[in-house]
Amino acid sequence: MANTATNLTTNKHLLAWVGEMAELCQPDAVVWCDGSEDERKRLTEFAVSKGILIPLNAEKHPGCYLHRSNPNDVARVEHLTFICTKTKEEAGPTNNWMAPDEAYGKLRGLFKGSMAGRTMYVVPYVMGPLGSQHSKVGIELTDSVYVALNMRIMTRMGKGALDMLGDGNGFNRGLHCTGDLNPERRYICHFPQDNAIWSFGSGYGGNALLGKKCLALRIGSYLGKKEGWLAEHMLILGVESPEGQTTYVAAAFPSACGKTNFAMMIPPKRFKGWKVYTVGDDIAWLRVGDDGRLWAVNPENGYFGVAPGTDWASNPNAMKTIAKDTLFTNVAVTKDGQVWWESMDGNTHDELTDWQGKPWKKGSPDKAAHPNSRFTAPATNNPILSRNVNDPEGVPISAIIFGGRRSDTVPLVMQAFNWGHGVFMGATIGSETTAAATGKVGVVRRDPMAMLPFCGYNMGDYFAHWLEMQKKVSNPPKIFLVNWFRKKDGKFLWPGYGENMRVLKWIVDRAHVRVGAQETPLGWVPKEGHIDLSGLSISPEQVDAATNIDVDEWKKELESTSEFFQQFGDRLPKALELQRQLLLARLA
Ligand code: OXD
Ligand code: MN
Repeated sequence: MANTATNLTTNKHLLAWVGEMAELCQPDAVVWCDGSEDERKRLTEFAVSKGILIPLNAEKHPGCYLHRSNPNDVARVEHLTFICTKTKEEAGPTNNWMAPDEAYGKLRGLFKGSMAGRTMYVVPYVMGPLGSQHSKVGIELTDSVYVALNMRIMTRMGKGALDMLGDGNGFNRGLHCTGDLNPERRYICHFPQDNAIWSFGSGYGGNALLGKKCLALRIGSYLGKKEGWLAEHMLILGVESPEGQTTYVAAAFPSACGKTNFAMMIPPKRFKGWKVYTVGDDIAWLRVGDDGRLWAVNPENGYFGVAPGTDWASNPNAMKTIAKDTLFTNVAVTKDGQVWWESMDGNTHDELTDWQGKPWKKGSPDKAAHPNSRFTAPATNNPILSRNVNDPEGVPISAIIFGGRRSDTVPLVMQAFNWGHGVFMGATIGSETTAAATGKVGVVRRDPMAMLPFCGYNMGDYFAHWLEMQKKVSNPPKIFLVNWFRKKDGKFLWPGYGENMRVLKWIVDRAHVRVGAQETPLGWVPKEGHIDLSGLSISPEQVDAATNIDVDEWKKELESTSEFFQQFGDRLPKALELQRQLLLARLA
């Protein structure tokens, strides 16, 4: 068996577990990652020598590399993702469930000898600021150098994590092997009751970087329920007014609905003196502070963003963030080794190398970059990174925003009447599916709190937990629903991107109770003139259409909500069905 010795830790629980897993997987070597710069260079050189990473144009993209994944392994696989609680009921109707014994048995068979001829990397990492009592330590064992290098960007990885763990046993045990990438042998299994994750057969970020969706959301949400906090699929940003007051906002949108763009927004010229700072672009851990407010920490340390749709027009701050020390996955490259994707620069290239490494010619019906191609970039590259990202207590949240990608029904912005109504709004959001997960793109599915694929336990209990939190949060954030994606005649009604600042300002003003609103059966909406539209080249009719509430559309929406609720049976909190009926009564 491979030697698992290290001088990085004497933690006997950890050493025993690594030994046991090495015995199972039979790697040729076990390498403990310390997170140092030397190690990064060494692993990168190794990955380049094996063709796992391809150096990019060193002048245009210093420190950047390209990875091409197996074409069958380009997104999260929700149908192969399992919550392995003791009972099916605990996982609930929206998760795939497998009994823990069955899952361990099946995966043990796959992991057995799976790392022969390969190296097992021991990747210690922290989700959340180093030293914070709210952070969690995880150890990922992986045979993928690409995963180890990505984890180094996405988390606080290395010796700091082992120091934080000390002699403790409370770490997340993550085991990952790329295997032969056969989709028939691909399983992403979570064992919330053991604080463990076993992932086999995929190298894709959401399936293989175990700190992100697996620990920070699925296991995190389970721990949150147990320990009285919330792990959410939310960006966190700070909005600074010209007077210097910063208001923090958390926002949940489903995958690939522009969370990174929103979190890195540049306010339009009209908003002179207003600034936006990024705390996080994907995940928020929310706890109640001693002051009764909700405080948010971003457990991540980098951005795993969707490349297409990120460009100088939509998100200049992201373009600056990915200018160096970034790993790109499945993007296209130009002749001189620069990255490229659709939306980037009006398609000025006659020839490219596509995401699969094949020659690509202008006019080809195939996309040059994969629609879910990604960048992995360090948060410290972000020019508008909040100075509070490493604050162990996080930042106080004044507003929570829920949103989805909806071409109809949902107006530009609404505010919930109270916490319970806000939880109803969040629990019933729907969104058109995107390329971030395998499956059909563009169909509306209910995606409560944008957590449908990420909730590690019964979603009925999750709704109850959200409602319960009200008792603890004496000074709760205000809750809002937004939709940037409404369409008429196939065209978006609202310009989106930086112009979303106009809506965000109303939200911030409402959070501080310094602007009025109009009551509708569905919630509070801005009164005419309250959203600053000056300098915006859209017609008043377009604004009307974007903000319109159509009673018939909403009656249909509430019917579909009812169908969605029914699957939870007794586990659906009565308060939520009551909210639905109240809404129906108000619409009548
Ligand atoms: C992501 C996702 O990668 O939500 O953040 O799929
Ligand atoms: Mn996400």
